[in-house]
Amino acid sequence: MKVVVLTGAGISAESGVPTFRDSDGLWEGHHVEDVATPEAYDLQPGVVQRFYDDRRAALAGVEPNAAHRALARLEEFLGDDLLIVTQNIDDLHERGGATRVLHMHGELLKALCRACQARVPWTGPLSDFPPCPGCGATELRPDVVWFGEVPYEMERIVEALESADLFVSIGTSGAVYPAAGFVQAATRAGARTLELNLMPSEGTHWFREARHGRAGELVPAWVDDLIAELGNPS
Ligand code: BV8
Ligand code: ZN
Repeated sequence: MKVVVLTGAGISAESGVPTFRDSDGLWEGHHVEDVATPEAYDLQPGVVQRFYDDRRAALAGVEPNAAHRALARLEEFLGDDLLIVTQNIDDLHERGGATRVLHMHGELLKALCRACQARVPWTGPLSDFPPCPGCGATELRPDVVWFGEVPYEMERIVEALESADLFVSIGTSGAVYPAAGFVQAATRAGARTLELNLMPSEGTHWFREARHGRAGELVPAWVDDLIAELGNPS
C-alpha cells in the first residue's frame, strides 16, 4: 500500500506552534501573505528576516506531539511506501522520529545564499546578515518558499501522488496551491483520500472521507487502524 501524507500547520498546533489562518490569521502580528514574498523581502529585508528569526528561535521551545510521533511509527511500518510531504517549515516531523520528510515550502533551520545559491543548515538569526559559509557574501535569506516562488521537490511529489493508493491530508486549510491541489491529483490516480483536520478545509469536498478533530487524537488512531488493517491481511 503506497501512502502519501500531506501535513500543514494544524499538525504542529498542539505543539504550541501557531497556525496561519486560525484566530485572526496573524502570525507574530503579520499576515503571512504580506511577509512571505520576495517583494516584501526586497522592500523590508529586516522585517522579513526578523519574522523568521523569531520563528526559528521559537522552535527551541516546542516539542513534537503525538501526531508527529504516530507518523514516524507509520514510516517505520511502511518504509519507502510512505512519503510525508509537509508545508511546514518547522523540524517537528524529524524530531518526532520521521526520517524522510519533503519540506515543499522549505525549512526554518536552513539558509539560502542569494549569491551562490548554497543551502546551509542555520539555527541562529539572519537579520544581522552573517557571511555565507560557502562564498562569504552577506546574502543569506531564509531557505523558505515564499508566495510566487516554486515549491521544492514538485517532481517527486507528483510522481508519488500518481502511484499512491491512499492520500491523507492532515492539519491544512487547503488555502495554498499547489499543495491544495494534491487531493485532486491523488483522486485522478485512483487513490483513496482522507482528510484529518480540526474543521472542514476549503477542499474538504474533494476528499472521499473526512474526520474532524485534533491531530493529536485523530492521527494516532488512524495510524493504529491502518497498521492493524495492513498488519494482518485477512
Ligand atoms: C507557486 C512560507 C507556481 C513559509 C508559505 C490565486 C488562486 C490560486 C493560487 C494562487 C492565486 N494567486 C497566487 C497563487 C499561488 C499561491 C497561492 O496558493 N496563494 C494563495 C494565498 C491563494 N501559491 C504560491 O505562490 C506557491 N508557488 O504556486 O508557484 C508553481 C506551482 C506549481 C508548480 C510549480 C510552480 C508557493 C506557496 C508557498 C507559500 N509559502 N509559507 C512560511 O512562512 O511558513 S505558505 C503558508 O501557508 C505556510 O507555509 C503554510 O504551510 C501554508 C498553508 O497553510 P496551512 O499549513 O494550511 O495552515 P493554516 O493555518 O492555513 O491551516 C491550518 C489548518 O489546521 C486549519 O484548517 C485548522 O482548522 C487546522 N487545525 C488547527 N489546529 C488543529 C488543526 N487540525 C488538526 N489538529 C489541530 N490541533
Ligand atoms: Zn554563498
